[in-house]
Amino acid sequence: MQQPSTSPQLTDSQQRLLPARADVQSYREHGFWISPVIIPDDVLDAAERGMQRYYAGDLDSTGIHPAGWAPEVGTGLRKNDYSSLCVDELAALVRHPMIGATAAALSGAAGIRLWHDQLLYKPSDDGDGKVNVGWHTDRQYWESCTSTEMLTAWVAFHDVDPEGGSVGFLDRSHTWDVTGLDFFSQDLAGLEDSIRAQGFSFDLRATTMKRGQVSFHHCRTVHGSGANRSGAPRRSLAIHLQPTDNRPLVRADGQVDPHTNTRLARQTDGLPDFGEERLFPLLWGR
Ligand SMILES: O=C(O)CCC(=O)C(=O)O
Repeated sequence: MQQPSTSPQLTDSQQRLLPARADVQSYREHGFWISPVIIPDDVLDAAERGMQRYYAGDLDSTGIHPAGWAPEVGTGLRKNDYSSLCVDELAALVRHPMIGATAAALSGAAGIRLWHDQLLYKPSDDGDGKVNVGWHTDRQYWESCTSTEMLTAWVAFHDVDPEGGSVGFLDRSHTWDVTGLDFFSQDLAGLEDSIRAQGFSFDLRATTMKRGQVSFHHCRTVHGSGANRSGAPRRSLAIHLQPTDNRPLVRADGQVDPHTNTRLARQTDGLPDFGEERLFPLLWGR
């Protein structure tokens, strides 16, 4: 079962792992930040088991149904949203206090709620492709939100590097107004050409992380990933996060841009409630 909403305290040793002032400045300048090891092995071991339970259909009943990849889709990247609302071990990873506390420190938010998660399984390249994540920003999919400080914590369940298809970030791209990007595009080179043609530099910052390190990126930062040639599947959870002051953005036509969250959320005064605890648990602060 889901745990109740809490705002847990950090231990002294966890406090020391929070981003320092220079780290926050670096995040603001570059659009991403890589943490030290903040997630313990036992939480990641459990997440591995949770991932297997998820694919086996062994779900904890929270009333939320799995969305995304299914076996009939075939090989290639598996992306499943809301997995942490279906499997307790994945919920425990999302609720690890260092995720919310670090996100609050980087974004300057008084509190952090889950927006949604994506369970990501990238098979080692078997030659049939469809494992790339095209260059994109998360914000382009979150036009329903008022907050400009949403961010993502990306957690691999093991060591990861560019050979293993790790996420790469385009330096300082969170300040750009770039168009034509697409998560699902397999044509990384074509998107790169398009980014350059729009007058932006393509300064790729590849990532290498030890198990337990987490990358945090701003919602406007352009990111993506290529093939996994490590010989083992890349297994990870992207945890998309919203500051607690995020609200539905009502367009000039009176509508809120469609997103699965706007459909799933309880409606309050005719608008989706992004503070609904069942879907958007409080992970840190107020
Ligand atoms: O897993 C990847 O390669 C990309 C994930 C992603 O798009 C994200 O974390 O926002």
